[in-house]
Formats: sequence, structure tokens, C-alpha cells
Amino acid sequence: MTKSLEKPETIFELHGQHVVVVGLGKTGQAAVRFFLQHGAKVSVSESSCKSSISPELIEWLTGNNIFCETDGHTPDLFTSADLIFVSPGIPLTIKPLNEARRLNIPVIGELGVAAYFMQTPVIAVTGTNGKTTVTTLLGHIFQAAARKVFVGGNIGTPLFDYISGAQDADIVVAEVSSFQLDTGGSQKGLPFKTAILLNITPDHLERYASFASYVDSKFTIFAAQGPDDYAILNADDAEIMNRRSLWPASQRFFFGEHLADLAGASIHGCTVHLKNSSSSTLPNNIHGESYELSATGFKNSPNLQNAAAAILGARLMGCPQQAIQQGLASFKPLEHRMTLVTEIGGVSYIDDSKATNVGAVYSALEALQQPVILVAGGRDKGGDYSILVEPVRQKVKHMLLIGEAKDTMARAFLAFTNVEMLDTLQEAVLRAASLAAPGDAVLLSPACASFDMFSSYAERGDVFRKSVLGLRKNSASTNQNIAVQ
Ligand code: UMA
Repeated sequence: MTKSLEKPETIFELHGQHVVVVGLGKTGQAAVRFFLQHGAKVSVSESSCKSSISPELIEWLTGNNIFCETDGHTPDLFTSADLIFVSPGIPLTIKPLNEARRLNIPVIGELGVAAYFMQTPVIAVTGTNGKTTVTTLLGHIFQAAARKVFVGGNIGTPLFDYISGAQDADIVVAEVSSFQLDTGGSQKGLPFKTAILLNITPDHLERYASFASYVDSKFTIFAAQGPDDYAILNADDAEIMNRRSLWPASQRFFFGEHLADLAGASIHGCTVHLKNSSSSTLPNNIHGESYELSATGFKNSPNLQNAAAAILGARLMGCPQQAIQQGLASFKPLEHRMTLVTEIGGVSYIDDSKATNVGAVYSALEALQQPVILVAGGRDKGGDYSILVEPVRQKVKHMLLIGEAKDTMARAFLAFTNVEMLDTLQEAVLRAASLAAPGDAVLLSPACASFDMFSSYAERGDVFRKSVLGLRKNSASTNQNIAVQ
């Protein structure tokens, strides 16, 4: 599937072309190297100030004759380009991009470039929540099957790192965000051999005009697929099931507890059964296989659904059943996802810092049976907090709010629980400890991005953990995963 040979378009005759790379984060830096490697004349446009870029990087850019615009983006640079490459985090509505589009200058992202240069079959994973878990699990399963696998994308390793090199993997597992799909998930995008859509709940509404636009973006994961490719969708997700008009024409299979007469991975208790339907047959003769998850880290929701999606994806890509079972049994839960930090005086302290949207907090509260002191807040992503009102009313005895969103969130929940606002996460942990009674859970599940106070959700989780462990050192147990025990 070397698309560069099948579909040579002028924008990919890169030699001598002027490419402007917008954003100099992980993706932008990898893009600069890729375009240089292909003989393009590269310029960079970055919104932050020059002093925030490392001296080594500046020196490397200068040494490679790369013009670097900092402190903002100017239309003149953009309109002088033959091709504009945008990093995923760049809002697509900024004025210089609009000016360039008016002049028909192509604007493209990583998946758009990969569509022409990727030579290895790709299994792609998107969804509002669970992407990283399923992507990592698939990578782990392919390794257990002794397949040479590259794992990348939104998970943190740009796909450029693969397409710039020898491309010697048997399979690429790509976590793809809606931001990445927006600049490469179109019909001209990368045709994923298997594409998985895990779930859709409101997120990133600071970037999308409406929830419907976000849903449309997620479904573009299937846009470039052909009739021989596989689409995997969540049969328990109302948003996905209600959007039949967006269902792809590729071979569709489903996972979930409510498969009815759909083919795919059906969940019964802790068992996943692969099954055909009256109109659709699973390939590779996999109908009738069963996978028992009760002794694995995936026995509780939403990890049961994540495991079912990964089993189906791996099996459709030809992974043997035994390797999948091995992979499921030996998988180590990821940090900052319902991770039990410790128990102190009968109070469980749980780090769910990765819950950066309302849907993830909903799942977290659903998974807990005990009274909860919820630590939340951060940078608002335009989510609809009213979705959380019922679980908060039922389970949350105190809500401790931090960050930019604390006023908005306080207004949303004041009528349903005790709400307090604090300045730092450390203060919130101390306050939670003073309020908690034996049997309670103190849960960090923010419903917001971390970037107002931390460099990432991981740093936020680490600060929570450190503050909790500072409360008292004689913790009973550490680092288990609540959702997957
Ligand atoms: N910048 C500009 N102009 C702007 C905005 C930003 O120049 O208007 C600059 C920033 O100053 C910074 C650079 O652009 O220097 C950052 O680019 P970026 O935000 O695209 O970040 P990268 O470092 O390239 O990381 C991206 C993904 N980031 C986003 O989608 C926001 C990473 O996902 C991903 O791991 C990485 O590529 C490798 O593929 C992070 C993420 O938060 C984890 N993703 C979102 C999510 O999971 O919800 C979608």
C-alpha cells in the first residue's frame, strides 16, 4: 500500500518546494526533519517567544538554513508557501491559514502526509476516552505475537518518526486524535486497514463549533477506507449507534454488551465472544472464539470495552488467539487512570488525572461505590457539566475545585453537593484529607485539561500522588488500578 506511488500529487513533489511548518512542538520538529529529508525548503512559524525555544534547537534550525518566525504567525510567511504543515494543536481558524486557503495553498497535517508515505498497514484508534489504553494494549499484543510493531501518533511519538525511517515494521498502531483527523482524515487521508472508534462524548468544545462537528471529525477515521478494510465501532455508545448516516462502507464490526444481531466482539460478564451475524461474517474463521477476562486487568468497565475492541482489532489483523490471551494477561495498567495511589486511615486516594473531559469523570464516578471527595478543575474544554449532576448528587459528598474552571464548575454543582474552591492541588489534597472519613475515596478526576497549572495531565497526577504520599508514609498499598483490579 505505497500510496506515494499510486497517487503522486503535485503537493508531494517536495523537492525544492517551500514548506511552512506551523508549531514547533513534537510534531513540528519531526515534520521539519521529514521535509528537509525530502529536499524541501523549510520555514517555521511558532506562536511562542524565541526564548521559550531551546538554544540547541535554534542552533540546529539556523545550521539548516531554516527561517524561524516566533511570537506569532504572519500571513506573509503563510502565503509565500507552496505547502503549509500544521501541528495538531494549531487552531485551523487562525487568520494566516485562512489567507493561505484563499490562495489555494494546501494545508495538511501528519495523517495527510502519512497517506502518501506510509508503506505499512495501519490499525488506528480514536475515541474520546480509552485511546491510549487500547493503542498500548494492541502494541503489547502484537509484540506477544512476535510481530514487529511501531506504536505512535497522539500517544506521544509522531508518525513522522516511522515514515522518516526504514519503515520495517509489520504493522503500525496509531492513536489518532480528532485534531489529527481534521488535517488528514479525509478521503485523501491515510486508509487505515483497521480503524477503531471507541466512544464519543463531548470534548474539545473549545475548538469545535459544536458537538456535532466533533462527532463528524471522529467519524473521518473511516473516510479513506475501502471495502476490504475493517471498521470497529462501539455498539453500546448511543452517539455512534444513532449516527447511522456516518457509518462507513468498509466491513463493519462492533463490540459491546448490546450487539443484538451485529457481528463482532460481544461482552457477557467478563467474557468476550467473537460472533458472526445473520448478514455479516467475521474473517479469519474467528467466529465462536471466547476470551476470559476475569483474571486480567480488564474485568471492569470501561476496560472490558477497551479489551473487546483490542481483541477484535488484533484478531482481524491476523494475531493468533493465544498471543492475544497472553497480551491481555501480561498487560500493565497505565498510570493516571483510576490508579490507587494509597490508602490512609481507610480512605482511598485515586489518581484519575487523565480524565480531562466530562465523559471520563462520569465513568470514574460510575466505577466507585463509596462516598467520594472529588478534586476537579483546570482549563475548561467547553464540556457540559450538567451530565455529571446525577452521579455527583449520588456519590460526591464534597467537591474541591482548582484552576481556571473553578468558578464555572462551582456554579454548575453548588446546588447538588458541598463545593469549595482552592488555589493549588496540594491545598486540595490537604483539605480532602481533613474532610474524608474511613470508607471514602478521594478522587482526582478533573474534567478539564491541565495546561493552566501543569505541563501535562501526567505532571498533575504526579503532583497529586506526591501530595497524597506526603500526608502519611505508611500507605497500605500502592499503584494498583482500581478500574482494572
Ligand atoms: N503553537 C503555535 N500556534 C498556536 C498554538 C500552538 O505555534 O496557535 C505551538 C506551541 O507553542 C507549541 C506547538 O505549537 O510549540 C505545539 O504543537 P501541538 O500543540 O500540536 O503539540 P505537539 O507537541 O506537536 O504534540 C502533538 C499532540 N498535541 C496536541 O494535539 C495538542 C500530542 O497530543 C501528541 O502526543 C503529539 O503531537 C505526537 O503526536 C497531546 C494531546 O493533548 C498528548 N492531544 C489531545 C488529546 O489527547 O486530547 C488531542
